Amino acid sequence: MSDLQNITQTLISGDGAALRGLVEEALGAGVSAGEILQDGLIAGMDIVGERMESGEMFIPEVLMAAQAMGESVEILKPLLAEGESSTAGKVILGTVKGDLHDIGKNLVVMMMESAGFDVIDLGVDVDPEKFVEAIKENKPDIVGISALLTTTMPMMKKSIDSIEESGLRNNLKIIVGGAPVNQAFADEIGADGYAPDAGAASKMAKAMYA
Ligand code: B1M
Repeated sequence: MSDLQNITQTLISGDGAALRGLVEEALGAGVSAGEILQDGLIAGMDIVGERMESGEMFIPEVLMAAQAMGESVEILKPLLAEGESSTAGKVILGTVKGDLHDIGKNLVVMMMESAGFDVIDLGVDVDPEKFVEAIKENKPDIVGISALLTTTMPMMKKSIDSIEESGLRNNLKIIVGGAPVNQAFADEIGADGYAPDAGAASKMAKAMYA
């Protein structure tokens, strides 16, 4: 089995310590942090998702895999950084109300921070009013909204509507993303951009801020 396949299988098993060891080993063997993330860890999470859907894996096992992934992403974090230190602008990020998925959102935080943005992470289950309050308080250039559930996608629109109704929409760019989201939905709810992954979100933010 290749290093990356081993990482995928160990992530699925939820053994965080073994996974960290394999990630360190792969890095030592010259596998890039980007490959480990995409072809090892995210590939594993996709299989976890399929097994969750088919009832082969249950929530506690999925949580163990998610925890193991988070710990390994911490190892990769400095290596995925683009090395830009100057502040590119301020970003507020959060996963919408009713949604507890944060791995993808955390990757977006990481990529934006490493691109030089000052990122305020509101976490998960973020109420539209909390976005509004955070914008008033921090005056960001960009707001990023994540959702992983089809049932919480409407909350993206509610969040954007609340920002608009509070008179804060001008001079603010809004990027949306998450597995069920696409460009058509982003257009429909009045977002300025849709990014399919964390790298694209960071590039889009840079282009918007430039
Ligand atoms: Co949940 N879950 N989950 N889950 N979970 C999914 C999303 C699901 C597709 C699994 C499945 O059935 N196949 C399914 C959703 C189905 C749907 O709505 N169509 C699902 C379900 C149903 C649920 C529950 C309802 C299950 C239940 O309780 N019966 C429940 C809901 C809880 C809630 O939120 N209220 C639930 C719970 C959980 C756990 C808590 C156990 C755990 C989350 C732990 C955590 O996040 N800390 C969990 C997990 C781990 C998953 C899967 C397996 C993996 C998600 C993940 O982290 N992927 C997921 C299946 C899957 O996605 N394959 C699933 C890896 C991550 C890197 O990808 O988050 O897509 P992702 O992020 C990507 C892009 O989407 C993008 O960038 C990232 C890549 O670079 N992106 C952005 C994300 N946000 C962005 C924002 C941007 C731009 C890009 O700009 C701002």
